[in-house]
Amino acid sequence: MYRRRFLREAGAVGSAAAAVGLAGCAGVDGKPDPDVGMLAAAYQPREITVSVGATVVWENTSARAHTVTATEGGVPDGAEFFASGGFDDYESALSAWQSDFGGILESGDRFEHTFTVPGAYEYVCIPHREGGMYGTVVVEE
Ligand SMILES: [Cu+2]
Repeated sequence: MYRRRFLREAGAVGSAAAAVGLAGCAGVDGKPDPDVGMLAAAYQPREITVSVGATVVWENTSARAHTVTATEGGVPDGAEFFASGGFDDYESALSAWQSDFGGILESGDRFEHTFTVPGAYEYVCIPHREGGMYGTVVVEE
């Protein structure tokens, strides 16, 4: 009971605090800070390191629309592909974006993924890929 109330109040601190974020603080009851925020055309931070089993939470902390989409070959062998919108591979995510903005994260939207295989994961924002909006999640044993 107490924890639930605390998380709700902590989540009400505001967007300035939400843009900072600390890995491993994600909970299910409230709205803690995201691990990765988004600027107009960049993830913030661009690279994050977590332990196996960690859930990374992204939040679109900007006013522009973005995606979080693992690249072709961007996940380690045996690891699960991840993408906002839940697509199975990059081509599916790309065609869904092109046809109907599939996978879109609008301002304030969140996406999360749990990483169970160690290694480096590369991901991009589909609409801003050409502009260099990419990020890396390093998952350590
Ligand atoms: Cu973007």
